[in-house]
Amino acid sequence: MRIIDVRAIPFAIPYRKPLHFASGHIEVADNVLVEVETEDGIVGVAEAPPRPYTYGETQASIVAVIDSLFAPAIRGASILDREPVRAKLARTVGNPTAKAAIDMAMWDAWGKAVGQPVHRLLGGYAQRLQVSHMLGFDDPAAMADEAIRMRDEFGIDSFKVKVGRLPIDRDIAVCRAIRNAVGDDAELYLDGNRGWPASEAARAVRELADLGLSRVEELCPADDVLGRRWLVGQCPVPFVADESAPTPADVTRELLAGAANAISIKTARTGFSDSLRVAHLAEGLGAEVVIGNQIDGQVGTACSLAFGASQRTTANKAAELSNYLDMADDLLTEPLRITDGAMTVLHGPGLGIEIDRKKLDYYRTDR
Ligand code: MUC
Ligand code: MG
Repeated sequence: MRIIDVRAIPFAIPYRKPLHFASGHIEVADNVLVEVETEDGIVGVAEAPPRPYTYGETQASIVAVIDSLFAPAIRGASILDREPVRAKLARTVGNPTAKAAIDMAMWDAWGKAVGQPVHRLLGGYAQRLQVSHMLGFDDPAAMADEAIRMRDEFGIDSFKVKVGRLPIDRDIAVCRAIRNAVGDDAELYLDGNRGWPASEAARAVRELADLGLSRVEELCPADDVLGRRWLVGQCPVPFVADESAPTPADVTRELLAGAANAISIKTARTGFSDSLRVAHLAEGLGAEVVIGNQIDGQVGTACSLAFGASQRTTANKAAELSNYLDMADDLLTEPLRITDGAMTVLHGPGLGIEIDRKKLDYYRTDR
């Protein structure tokens, strides 16, 4: 099970429907496919999505840090050496999605080596996860139409609404239009990606009090330390930390400081090893968790699915798994499927996915 090679392969697949949100936008999935190959010919895979506005990484920086620092540091290790590998990678600060992809590719390789699905190695709690869909910026009618389309086509009944534009009126109108369209039973929650000042966020939460929101996320910057605490203190629903809590230590700090009382877990930034830490930390502190979406392709979504289904605390809420549907194509031989608003875990060994080599050859940008 010794690692003989670690490859970082950049690729680019356009989005059919770009996603716009307060901190940025995505037109092309310019991700990096990470492959960890063992001496027995097993190849574990995962993908790293560059999010410069969230973590400071770019596609080129992910490839560079893996090629120049991470691959040389871990060649020769066993795929069972996940903790020593994590400690070695931690000597380089930052680079969360590059580290996470290596960690998850090692778990995939381990699952393939022992013929077990990763979701079982992680805990194996559930067989199916309800799916929540993230609705990017548009006008109220278009966002409401999109929610209805997702419900009609896939049975999805949980929606995360991107907000954070100023003045707040447009986003208020969007939320009302979506609630009217999907009815009272659908789950609706907000994600501001730090776009509003705390005072405007508080006003929006008050104006939307009758809408039955299940939670709100990153409505204002966590760096506005007192404003954020003031806002969280008056929120009638859980306030989720996402990009303000990308590591277990950040999660601890944000929860103990009252800057959030729920946590978004994204395998794209914490892999499986640190997602376990975050989930257990939050459970111990009594904070809710939700499986978030790093605007993942299908490889990344398979990782979120495997992890989300593995723990009781992540499996009991709709997980954000559907935004790969907006991509024009993807890398898997068998596309993921959403039926009746949910996704079933993949039963094959490892992540249970296979990379379509022809597609990878077509979309890779390093040749
Ligand atoms: C989300 O939940 O915030 C947008 C920016 C990012 O870092 O993740 C996405 C989705
Ligand atoms: Mg978010």
